[in-house]
Amino acid sequence: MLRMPESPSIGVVGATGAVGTVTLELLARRGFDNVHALASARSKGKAVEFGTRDLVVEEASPETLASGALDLCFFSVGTTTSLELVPHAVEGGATVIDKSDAYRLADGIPLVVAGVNDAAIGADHRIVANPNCSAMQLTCALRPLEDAAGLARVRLATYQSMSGKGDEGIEMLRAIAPAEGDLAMDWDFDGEEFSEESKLRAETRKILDLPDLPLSATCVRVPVLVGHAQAVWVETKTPHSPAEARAVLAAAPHLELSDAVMPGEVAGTDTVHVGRVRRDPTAENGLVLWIVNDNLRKGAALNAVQIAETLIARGLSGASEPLAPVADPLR
Ligand code: 2RA
Repeated sequence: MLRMPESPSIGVVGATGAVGTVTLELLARRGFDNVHALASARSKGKAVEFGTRDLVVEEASPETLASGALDLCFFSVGTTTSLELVPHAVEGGATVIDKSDAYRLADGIPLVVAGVNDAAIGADHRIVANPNCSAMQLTCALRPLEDAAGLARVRLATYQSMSGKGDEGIEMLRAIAPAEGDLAMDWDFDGEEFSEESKLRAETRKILDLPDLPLSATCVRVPVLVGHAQAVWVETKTPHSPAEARAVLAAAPHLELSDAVMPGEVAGTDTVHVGRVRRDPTAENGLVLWIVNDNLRKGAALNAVQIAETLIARGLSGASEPLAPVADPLR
């Protein structure tokens, strides 16, 4: 096993995108210094902000990534690009934290929400997958409820901001007049569910290590720039009052109890906000929650940085053997 240096050389691939920009901002603010901005050939030579200085964007070519210059590498790019480039970074000796869905459900690759299942990261893991933003905020709230009373069933409706679609979504929203905004379901459709809905179920099950958890979601895109909201109906295995739920939620990592918070109020904050905790009168042991989170922070960049901090604190930099590329990752 390689040791992770205390001041690792860090690559941010996708540095010019919405999540990459926030990753750079968080790394600078948390005192990381040895950071390289990487992106496609199109962005090579551009300047990106890094604290009080600029970084010049380098091309994220297979050669650069495999050169051995990086200890830790954040990937915030599409699935196809991650599948192509992540193995090169691993070959070069980096431990990768990948935001795409390329590796999330692959066997042997931990899917980690910091504060929820950090223990899933093992000494030999060279890739750690960063979950879907919706699964991230949901599992932050479900973990303490599962621990306290057991989860019998979860149903939810999501209200997901345009920045969840990346730069494309941000540009689309900025191009329309407020009165033209509409709801959308803009994910791949399999004839029954949208991909976001099935991902939410599969990723939540993996993160919580509850492979049979009944979970049904309806996901909706809303004309909001940043911040995903969720209305969640939870049934617990044993009785759990709203007051008891509030107490365990208030004590959970990265969670904050705050009533009726809207996405505009949480944009730019680091915690997952849970409010409107109340009894569901239609179900035995039923609770209703309202969960809101900045999808670019704890829903993406911040969680990746928290995973990196765990790796650094544990001195982990993966195994000495290079990882074989994942041939057929589950999505
Ligand atoms: C979305 N969770 O909002 C997805 C991807 N970030 O579309």
